[in-house]
Amino acid sequence: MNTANDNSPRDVDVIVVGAGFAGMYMLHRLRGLGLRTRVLEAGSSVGGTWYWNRYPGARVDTETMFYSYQFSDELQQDWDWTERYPSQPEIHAYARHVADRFDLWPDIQFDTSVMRSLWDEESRRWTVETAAGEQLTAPYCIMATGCLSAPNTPDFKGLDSFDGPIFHTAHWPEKGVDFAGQRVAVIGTGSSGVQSIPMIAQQADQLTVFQRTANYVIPARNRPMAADEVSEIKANYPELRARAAASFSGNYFPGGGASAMAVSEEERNREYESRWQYGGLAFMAAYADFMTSEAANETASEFIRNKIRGIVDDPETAELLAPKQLFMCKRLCVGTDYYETYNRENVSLVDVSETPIEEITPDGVRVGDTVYAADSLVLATGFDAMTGALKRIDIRGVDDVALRDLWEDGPRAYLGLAISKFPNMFIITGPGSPSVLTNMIPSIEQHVNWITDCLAHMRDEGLSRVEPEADAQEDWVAHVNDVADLSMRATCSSWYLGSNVEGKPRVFMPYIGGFPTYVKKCDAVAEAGYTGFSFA
Ligand code: NA7
Repeated sequence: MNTANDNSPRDVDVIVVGAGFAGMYMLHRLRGLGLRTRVLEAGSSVGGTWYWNRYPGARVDTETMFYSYQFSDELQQDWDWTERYPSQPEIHAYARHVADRFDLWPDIQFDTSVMRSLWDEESRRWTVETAAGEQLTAPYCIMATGCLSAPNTPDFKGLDSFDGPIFHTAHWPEKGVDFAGQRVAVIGTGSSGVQSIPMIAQQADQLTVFQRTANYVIPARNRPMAADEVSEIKANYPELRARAAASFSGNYFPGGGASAMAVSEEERNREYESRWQYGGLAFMAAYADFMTSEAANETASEFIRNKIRGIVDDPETAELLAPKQLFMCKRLCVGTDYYETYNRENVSLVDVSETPIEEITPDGVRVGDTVYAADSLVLATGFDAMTGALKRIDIRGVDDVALRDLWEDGPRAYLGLAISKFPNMFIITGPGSPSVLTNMIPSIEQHVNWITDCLAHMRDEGLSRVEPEADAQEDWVAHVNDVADLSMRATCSSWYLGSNVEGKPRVFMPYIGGFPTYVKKCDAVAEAGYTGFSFA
């Protein structure tokens, strides 16, 4: 029962942490079960990732007719996306529209950071404490905290001494930033750097980019959606969504071949060229053996390197921009005029792969003996991915065990959905689920649907406590690791492995067995009465 006094714990049926696309849909489904739910959100609006990542050029890099909710046909029929890859403001407008349409606002508490979440075995309740000292309790706690939501700020020596403003792409000022007339330094060339660099270059007087690892960047080929294309997709949504769900990454890509090595060089290059022209992440689906055959991988890598050499005028810069690591080992980037931007006179590239950034000085960035002068500093340095948001909250389960301690050597979760010793807690798209290797919104929906069914099962059976069995969890974690070992994806440094964050254990975190296999496993677990979970 809710108490009237704001200082005392407020009791609800479910606390959801996060009002991004996961938290919003979770709230909607919990309402459907008749459960009183409170969603706690650190930001001032809905959207999660799409609320915070407001940097210039921020846009989705998955075709958005498919990077969108499908749980409501009315919603997907009514909403009109204007571009193939809409910008952050449009995606945020979509999130707000969903909150309006399903009347989500009253149950979401904004500007509320969760600091602690503590399980009490006797009352079988979670107590969640916010930064403002407010306490809420509920039998269930669902972490919808996102995979890429805890910004990573490297511990650069002298960072605090910088005289000008410092911006992180994942925490961009709401009112925007005007770089006109400035010397700007951007550190980082992952997706956020790739999208923001061309935009900042158009504004700034001088832009210096610090690159530790060159990435493969496929042109987005963004364009307005044509009316007939939209109606064609809308008319066939169920079939197209089903086709996406049946694909390895849950994405709607044109079909590809089994092996790059099974075809002639000529045919292969024709395929690569057509996907380069088509644009975006579909390049990954050209052949199925990029992550199992080095020879296959090299053909795609060299095709893209040659494209870079063809676009970038200065051969030295082109070689620095040409990636050395395996194609697709790090998250593939999608950009607009990314390589072309290095032909501008006001843009220069500094390679920090061998000589790292030594320090940030009051007036710039020092690499070796050179200080590169800057008036503003942009950190496009990514996230403490997949575990960061959860470990930043002090989550304590049975016998006061801390999640941070339990995950010291890497995350352990059953199906990436729940954690042994943390009863009645679920995580949406947690480590050990396909999550970031798939189209995120369908993956979110699959998890939310599964959790809703599990809660309905408990209600129907009169159960009040659920926890994964330790053995089932260990078996799943071992399987996740075994499958990762079969792929070359786990062989190079990337945020999938935690290698972008100093001191983070090197464990391949997402499940790489494919979306359909994973969904089948989750369904089988549920159908067999939730094998691997114990109930009371
Ligand atoms: P990413 O992809 O993790 O990119 C971060 C970039 O910052 C990357 O180029 C890093 O180089 C670089 N970085 C990180 N720390 C340092 C230090 N200490 N010195 C120099 N450079 C550094 O994050 P994004 O925000 O771009 O994208 C995240 C995801 O969002 C993306 O994959 C999409 O799924 C959407 P590194 O590669 O580690 O050598």
